[in-house]
Amino acid sequence: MITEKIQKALNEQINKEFYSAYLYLSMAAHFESENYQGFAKWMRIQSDEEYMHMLKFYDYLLQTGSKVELEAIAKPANTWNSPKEIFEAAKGHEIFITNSINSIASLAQEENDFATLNFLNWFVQEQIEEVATVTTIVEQFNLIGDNKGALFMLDRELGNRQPAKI
Ligand code: OFO
Repeated sequence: MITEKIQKALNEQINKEFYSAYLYLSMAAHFESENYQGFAKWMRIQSDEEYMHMLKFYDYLLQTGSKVELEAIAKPANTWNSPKEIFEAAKGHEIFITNSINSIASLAQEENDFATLNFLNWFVQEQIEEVATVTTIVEQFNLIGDNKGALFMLDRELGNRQPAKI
């Protein structure tokens, strides 16, 4: 039902979402080791959400009678210099993922694959939210500057994150 080109792009997106889960889990582990438990919890929930995103692509490929081809997942970074640097890296990664989703959507448009276009709509919306959320957090780090008390409060605030219903 879907073309080889789309199938390939969706399989590549499975790998990118898996990598996202892996990257955020690596960030969570780093935060844990530095005793930023709120940031660690936020990243762990983010990692779980990425795993769910990956499964959405997996399910869609199977539903359309396409082949799921899992590839090796690249090793994520595991060393950063500051909490702010980690959230900046997360923002950069979400922009990368947004561009990836958009390029699959434009491929689906070229191929008149309206089912895939419709499927991708959820991700187009989700990416607006993902980029906006991390952008806000990076801006909060900018406001905080070197204020350790404010950093402690932000760690606590992000630790209030609850898993999303996907
Ligand atoms: Fe799957 O949205 Fe982030 O990467």
